[in-house]
Amino acid sequence: MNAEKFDHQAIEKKWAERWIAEKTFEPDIEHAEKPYYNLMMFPYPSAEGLHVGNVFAFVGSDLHARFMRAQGYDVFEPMGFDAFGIHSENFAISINTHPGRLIPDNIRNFTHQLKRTGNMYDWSHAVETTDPAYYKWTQWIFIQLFKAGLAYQKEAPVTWCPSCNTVLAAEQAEDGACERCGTLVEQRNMRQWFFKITAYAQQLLDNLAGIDWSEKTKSAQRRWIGRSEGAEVDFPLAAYAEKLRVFTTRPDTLWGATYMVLAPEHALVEAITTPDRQQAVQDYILEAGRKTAIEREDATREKTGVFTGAYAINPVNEKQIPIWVSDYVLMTYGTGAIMAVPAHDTRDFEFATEFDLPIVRVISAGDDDTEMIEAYSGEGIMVNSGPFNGTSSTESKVKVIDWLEEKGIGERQINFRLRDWCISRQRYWGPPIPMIHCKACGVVPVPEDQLPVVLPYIEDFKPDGSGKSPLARDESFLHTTCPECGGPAMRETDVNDNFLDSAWYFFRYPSADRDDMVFDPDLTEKWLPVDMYIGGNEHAVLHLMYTRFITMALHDMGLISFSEPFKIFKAHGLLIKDGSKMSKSKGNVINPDEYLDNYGADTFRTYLMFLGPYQEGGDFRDAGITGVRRFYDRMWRYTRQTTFSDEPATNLGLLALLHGKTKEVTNDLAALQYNTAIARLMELLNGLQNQETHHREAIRQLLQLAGPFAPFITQELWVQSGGEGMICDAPWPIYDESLIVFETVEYVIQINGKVRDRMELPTDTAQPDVEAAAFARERVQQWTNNKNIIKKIFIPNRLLNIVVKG
Ligand code: ANZ
Ligand code: ZN
Repeated sequence: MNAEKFDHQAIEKKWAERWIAEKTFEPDIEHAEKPYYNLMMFPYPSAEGLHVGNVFAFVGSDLHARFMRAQGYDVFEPMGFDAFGIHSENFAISINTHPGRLIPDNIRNFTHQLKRTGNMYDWSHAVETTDPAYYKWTQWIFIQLFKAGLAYQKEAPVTWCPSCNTVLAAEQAEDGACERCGTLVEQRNMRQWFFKITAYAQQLLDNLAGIDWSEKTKSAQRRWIGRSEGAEVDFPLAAYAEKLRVFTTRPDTLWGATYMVLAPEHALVEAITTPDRQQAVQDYILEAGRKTAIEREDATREKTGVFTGAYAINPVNEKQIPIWVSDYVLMTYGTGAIMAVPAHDTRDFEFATEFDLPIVRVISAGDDDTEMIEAYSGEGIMVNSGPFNGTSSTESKVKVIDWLEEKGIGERQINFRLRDWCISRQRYWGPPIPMIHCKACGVVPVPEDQLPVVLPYIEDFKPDGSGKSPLARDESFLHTTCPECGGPAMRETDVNDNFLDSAWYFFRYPSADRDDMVFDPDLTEKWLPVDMYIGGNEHAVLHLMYTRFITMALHDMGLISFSEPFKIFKAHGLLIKDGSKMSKSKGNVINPDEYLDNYGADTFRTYLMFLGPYQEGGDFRDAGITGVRRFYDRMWRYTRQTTFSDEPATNLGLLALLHGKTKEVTNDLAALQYNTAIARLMELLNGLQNQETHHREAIRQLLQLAGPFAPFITQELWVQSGGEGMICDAPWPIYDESLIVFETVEYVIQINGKVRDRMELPTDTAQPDVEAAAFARERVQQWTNNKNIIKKIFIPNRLLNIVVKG
């Protein structure tokens, strides 16, 4: 090794081997005294390999881990692969290979790439969701949810992707398109497996107050959970004994309900429709069935509907009101029926205008004489509202509900937008749902000692759009015996949504080597909840909601003591390339390998973190990387070629510099403000190089502060400058606030633009004090005495130019 040159390849190889040999990054899982669980969202191992967006996210998380380790924590930083799922499967189909062959190759490649980034992963606890030893427990969790009444089958309108040939969860369609392949989704009625996440709606909402997550993520979750307070009210039918129940958030507008609307799928539609209206109603239902939930919820769409011929009675004023069917009412929310209040609800107003239905104002905004040209949805004074006339709608909302309850017409009701999680997929590449269908016994879970239900190898694994998984075509998989009666039975052939694999993986890492249990209870209590979770905000309502649900369910089963999985969640920013988010679908992905080859991991890590604030992201350009490399070359030369004094530093300027930069870097690292920390490190190196006496303790302190960013070079120079052991285990430098005030900068003093003097002053001295100090100097006085001061030009921490005349 040429000691005078920073040979990153040799140094990386040397230390990577040492760290593996010494198990440097494998905390003592059982006995660690100060456990700190640093988790990052594990990658899906795509064929293209790691892209720099992944590296950006992972390095930022690793910096936090290294920082916490330097604070004395036993940091656990595991890594794994989210390798099941439609994404992998679709890619396998596109290149005409089998996912069972593709994925292991991808994982190998990812592992190799990840090892080069210098992140301190504990590879002894890695997990792969496609490993039967892992998905055995995914299936086990399914069974526990089933036993707890949280997994059930039902026929329901579900989101269907006609390209992926499978159902999706509601969260997995964005703006009407499949989250996986971008195809417009359809609505289908199918029998599916669901997880009862709605049982936790209130807790999912309430707990948000107690966790340290970015506000953006929390509000996305709040919106998705969508809690609404209101009432359910019964409307008697004019011609039948049955009643029509509606959900409303505005019981104060009840007197203005002039018609009712049922969702096309509502169970009463057929029964109440009069014979002369049957044909029209049936035609309309067919038409509505072709629309997706997204289209139906689109408020800008023109309203359509049909009259059923039937009437209901508004229970508060006994008026007969017509019942219509329209697709703007959804079967999946509330009761699937509404009372329409056109005067105060925009959609109802449009509908009433379209079909010439009466509009009765019941909330006054003080302009009752003017004709309504749009709905008034605000609060006001109740009018035309019987006993409530003259009262404020805001206050009466609660009173109206009390009154309804007293009269037995209605009751308080809270509704959530959140839907149960549709978990079954008619695909191949996932863990089979561990259930058995028996004609005699019904649905029976696979006995736990028979897990895993191994995903059989099926050469033709492609989905066929029949609504059944490819597993249904494998006769030997399909047919089994019932664990309860021993009779012939059929296996469930759908596989689990890949989001279930990732909904619990962080429970597995500490216990990754336990074959006999899902997770070791003691290890789990020791390491979980996760101390810091970092990942993309695109998972705000998917993965992050599912993980919270699974954690709550495991808690309520008595398996764990906590009910929130992640104490802190921070979303990293995204890397932009040529103006758009770097992503495989945009084709602007950059492979990190050539950068790692040419510049080395230290430079590449630092460069990525220098691109912008970690939590906001940045624009990936190659331009700056050589500058970062020069910084490390300079660090190398300075450390190697300088004669250092072993005396403690006493120079106040040097101490101020050292302590000041230590403070700044420490605070920046704690706040994940990595880009500014790098700037401070560069200033520190400059400052040290400018000293007259070079102290060993000062350079070693710089190496430590730079250590999280550049683990290889700092480790090598640490040893070369006399350090013992691993630099990442040396306690983090402590700064003394009282020394920082002495940090100085050099001011240039110009008279009429010519440099006449220089002086040292504390950093950030205010302009009047700088001027006072300047005018106190002999040389300045020489040039300014008996002259008129015209103006003073001041550049903080750099320069004072005095313009004089005469
Ligand atoms: C009467 C009313 C009057 C309403 C008014 C609103 C304003 P959120 O806030 O989202 O919970 N609604 C109820 N069930 C529905 C369904 N299945 N499909 C479509 N709309 C439905 O919305 C609750 C309101 O949305 C309810 O309150 C109901 O209209 C409507 F001035 O009832 B409201
Ligand atoms: Zn049976």
